Amino acid sequence: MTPTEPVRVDAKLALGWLHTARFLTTAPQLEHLPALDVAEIAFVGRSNAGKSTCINTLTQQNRLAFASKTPGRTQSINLFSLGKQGLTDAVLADLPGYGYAAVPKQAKLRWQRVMANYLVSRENLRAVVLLCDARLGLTELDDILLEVIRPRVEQGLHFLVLLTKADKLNRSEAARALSIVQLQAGGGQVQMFSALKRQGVEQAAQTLWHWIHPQIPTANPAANPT
Ligand SMILES: Nc1nc2c(ncn2[C@@H]2O[C@H](COP(=O)(O)OP(=O)(O)O)[C@@H](O)[C@H]2O)c(=O)[nH]1
Ligand SMILES: [Mg+2]
Repeated sequence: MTPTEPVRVDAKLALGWLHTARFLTTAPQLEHLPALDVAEIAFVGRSNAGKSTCINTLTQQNRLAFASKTPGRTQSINLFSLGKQGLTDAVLADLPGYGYAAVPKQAKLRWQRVMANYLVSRENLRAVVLLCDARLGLTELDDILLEVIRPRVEQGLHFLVLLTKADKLNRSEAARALSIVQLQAGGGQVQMFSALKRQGVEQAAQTLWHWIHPQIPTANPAANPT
């Protein structure tokens, strides 16, 4: 807790906040999502990108989001409430993964439409976390998603790309993947992430925390430039 360790103190706060995550509701379809006043952070990405694992790691809850070896399983939107003392100050939305080859074409198209609708019309959407496998980088479907949210990003929607499974890359491969995706993401925030090695976990937690609590001064100037 000394001034020489500002990042750790800040990360502790952010991780403590994320740890409060609790299941709120699940919606099989967009129209079943409750209208909410509280800021929403959506997690999106291809099936198998490591989304469930990432949510579980950030919230430090092993079974919050269902992590599965069978991709393409999660078909509904799951919401989790965040906030201390039972007060909800944000909601995490776990969106269905896309691009899984074995899903029938009709179901695929339906879900692409649902995703686009959600990203365009969800009023309380404050931020999007896009996960992609660091070995694959941004794929065509990720690009489509970026296009869909671009107008909202220009209007202040926060946006972070997490390059997952970073433990599968060596240093130079990681640096290369990072710089390519930084270019593709048009200057948006991009970072490496590994649930396995706990790489980038604190950094991602801090980013989410600052999105929702911009008014609270931070001990980490890098995470909250003023
Ligand atoms: N090596 C490694 N594997 C991971 C990591 N995160 C997830 N995985 C694996 O990737 C697969 C898909 O993960 P999951 O979270 O279910 O992906 P989702 O479909 O995007 O929700 C699982 O076998 C995970 O164990 C990571 O940081 N490192
Ligand atoms: Mg999943």
